[in-house]
Amino acid sequence: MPMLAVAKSRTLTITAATKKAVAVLKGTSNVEGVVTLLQEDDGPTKVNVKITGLAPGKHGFHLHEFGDTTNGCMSTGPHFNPEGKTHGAPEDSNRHAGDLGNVIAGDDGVVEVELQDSQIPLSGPHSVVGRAFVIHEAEDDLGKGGHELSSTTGNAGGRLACGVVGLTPL
Ligand SMILES: [Cu+2]
Ligand SMILES: [Zn+2]
Repeated sequence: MPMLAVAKSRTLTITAATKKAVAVLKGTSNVEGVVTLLQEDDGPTKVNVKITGLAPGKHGFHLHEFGDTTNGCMSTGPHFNPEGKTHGAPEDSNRHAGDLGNVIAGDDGVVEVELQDSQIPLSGPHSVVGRAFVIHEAEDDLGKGGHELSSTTGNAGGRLACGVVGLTPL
């Protein structure tokens, strides 16, 4: 029986054209993390997030446009926004593709969560491969905070750590 199960899962993997990617987040503080992405066919992308060294509470978490960290996390540019929309919450129809909302660090400063999102594919014209995840100092107000930055960044404050998304073997 175990052998049959293995054969089945292999067949599924090949026919579903599953793609996997990873980003290693680093910054100038002791905040660091690993984000793993998995997408089967044209389905939603599963995003496994593990980040340590944060202050407890909510932190804005986005995909930014550029995979450029030559000037630290600042050179990753604005939120990934291929359709020219306004900043919002992950569940909003008017949102940047890169808007993944907030992740929540526990009292130990650790985020460990699995998200799922349909606007961050690993192939095609809106592929996020080569772009960068950024974890922020403050909470993302999801466009509703009434601050002048709410409609562009969610006023999520400084960029604590970032990492470029690259394809990895399954
Ligand atoms: Cu951001
Ligand atoms: Zn945004």
